Amino acid sequence: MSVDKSVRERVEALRREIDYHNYRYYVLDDPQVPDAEYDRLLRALQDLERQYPELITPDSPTQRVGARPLDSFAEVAHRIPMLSLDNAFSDEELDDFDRRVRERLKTDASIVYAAEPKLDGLAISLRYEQGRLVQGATRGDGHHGEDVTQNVRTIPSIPLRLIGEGWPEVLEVRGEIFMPKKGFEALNRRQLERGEKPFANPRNAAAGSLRQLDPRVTAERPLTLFSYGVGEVVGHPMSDTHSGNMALIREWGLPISPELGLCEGMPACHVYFDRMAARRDALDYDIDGVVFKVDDIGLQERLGYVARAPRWAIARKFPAQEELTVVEDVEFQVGRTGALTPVARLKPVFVGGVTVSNATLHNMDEVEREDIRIGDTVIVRRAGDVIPEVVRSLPERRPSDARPVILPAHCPVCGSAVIRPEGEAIARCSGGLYCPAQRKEAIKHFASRKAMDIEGLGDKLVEQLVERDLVANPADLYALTKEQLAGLERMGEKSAANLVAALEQSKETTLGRFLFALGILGIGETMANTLAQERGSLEAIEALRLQDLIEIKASQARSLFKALSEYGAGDTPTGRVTPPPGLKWYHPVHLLMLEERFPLLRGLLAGGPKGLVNEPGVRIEGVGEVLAEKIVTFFRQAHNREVIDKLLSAGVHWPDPRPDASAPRPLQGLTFVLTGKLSQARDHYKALLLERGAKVAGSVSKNTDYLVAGEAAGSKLTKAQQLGVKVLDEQGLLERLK
Ligand code: D41
Repeated sequence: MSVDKSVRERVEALRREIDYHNYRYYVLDDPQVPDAEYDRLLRALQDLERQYPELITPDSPTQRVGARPLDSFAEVAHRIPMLSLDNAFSDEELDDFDRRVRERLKTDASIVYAAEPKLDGLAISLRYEQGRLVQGATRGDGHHGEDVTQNVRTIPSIPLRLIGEGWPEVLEVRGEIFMPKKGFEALNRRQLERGEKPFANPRNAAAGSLRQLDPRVTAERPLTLFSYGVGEVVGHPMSDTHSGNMALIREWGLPISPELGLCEGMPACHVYFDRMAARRDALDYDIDGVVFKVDDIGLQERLGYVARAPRWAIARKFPAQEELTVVEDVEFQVGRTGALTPVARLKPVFVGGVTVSNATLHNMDEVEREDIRIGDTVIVRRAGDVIPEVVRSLPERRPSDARPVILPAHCPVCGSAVIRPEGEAIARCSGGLYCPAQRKEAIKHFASRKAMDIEGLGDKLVEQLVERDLVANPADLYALTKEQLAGLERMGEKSAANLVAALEQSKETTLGRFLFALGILGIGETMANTLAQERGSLEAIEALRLQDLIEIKASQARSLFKALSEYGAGDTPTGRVTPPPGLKWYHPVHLLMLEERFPLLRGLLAGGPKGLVNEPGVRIEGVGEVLAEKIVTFFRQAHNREVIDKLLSAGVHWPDPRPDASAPRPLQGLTFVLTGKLSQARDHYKALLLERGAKVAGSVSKNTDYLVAGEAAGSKLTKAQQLGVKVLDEQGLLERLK
């Protein structure tokens, strides 16, 4: 019983087409058809295969997850050993490598090296016979690995059949299997949702995923491959260069690193390495260095091998980003908002290129979740220029006298009570500006560049001023005299005079800066400017009430009224509107607002549901319940008003931020977003746009009118293109500013 020839042909044509689209997508990174079309083809093939099961072949694109779970992996002997790589940890060691290469080759000429990032994944061997994937094996010890064929077949970027022509009868491709950072994050989110333990890093996640006995599990993991070399080749000559081999492999349908490049001589290698180090964080996969390989295969053969590594290749490693060390103690630091951050005092360790002796533990939730104790051996991580952090502890190395980390009941700086609302990760000192730590941070913030911009008032100086009780709040800064300042450490007459002048100069400011400088929790630079623009004066902002900022709609009012009237049936004066049980969905700030308007429950109930509805007074975009409460509460507190009054008496002033009605506002009503590198600071353009009546937002949405994209614009540009937002370059922006 044979299937009609036309059906056979149709099945084969569909498979070829699907394989080709995979190649466009995974290898060329240039898909030719939308996902929907690809899915349609795959479904058409599945339908035919269901109708004619005898046509199913193991290399059909529908057969990636076919096999049943294994009991264990079989051993695979590598016919050609999978070598390891020597490392160079400095520029000098890389130069030494090149010198050895040229000495062996007896040449003074520069060597051409193929360079590519060193992926932090797992080495794999993929064996193709007659163009069909027949085996996938881990590197193991280089001579013997594990047969993970079932699992590599599920990785979408690994072709089950080679495409194109001219491939050898036997082709063993070697490469690195890895998990992109985005996929890793999504996987960990899924793990947490399912109540399973998240993976420590993408490498562990990739290793764990590849070593699954059930290929259906591997199939769900976002693994991918870059090929980096060839092993056994039978029946067809390859190129005489490594880069040529990589080009062939790519034509046959296997992905290679898009970063692969050629560097002639050491200076070019150093440039490549530095460039890659700078781009490291921007790549969507973890790399731990750059691999350099002599490109000429003839030279490779003359150089040969030592022990288990080729003499013609080297991995120039980045400084390690993770190291092991011991937590000697945990202390708590108090920030501007009183937040207590647990900080681990570590046995000093060299990581990410510097010696680290302190690392953040973020917050108590993190400490508890990771069960980190004093005395534990922990992994510290320092990536790029971010603050070093403790990633996790190694409980198996925990000494018997390890002590748990305990949140202090009192602020270690001022002794005020520490408050950690139930269910919250962050504990705070309740001392406010009474707490010297909060005072210092508040004053540093006040003086900072985007706030009052007091030049010369650095962190160290603020600390001295607070410690010597010369300054208790920002307003005290303006009472400082040259004589007082000159008496401080590292302050001469000259710098004291300069600072007094800078303080004087800072008094001329803008309302937006002033509001930002006050350090109201949740009011960033953008919100401060919005408030200034929308309200126009400090008085108008101080006068804001909760009901001006928060809207209660008629539908909400009805259900709120119903709940309150059932709850408050006794009609007794409550003095407070307390939330009835079952009103959890209602934001507590709404109740605060009602309490303000109706001190007695009776009054509230007398008004009926209509009485609860409040007109949207001066609603400000971006001010939700939480922020509204913070703004209103801030200005209601006597000590804050006192500081503001003192600042104003000291002469702090600003022009009316409301645009002069007569000034032209040609960009009124338009919203801009700025991204990428422009020839001037983004703040410069922002000011020009605001002056002309435009709004400047931080992220692209459907409300954005223009995205101004400078050099190296990233995700915002992609988003704008997706949403069809108009994109301007710097020139286009300048034209619109004219
Ligand atoms: O990206 C990598 N991790 C990588 C590993 C790479 N780009 N190239 C490599 N080249 C080799 C030789 C030169 C031996 C063919 C390697 C590795 N080896 C390797 N990976 C694990 C052990 C050795």
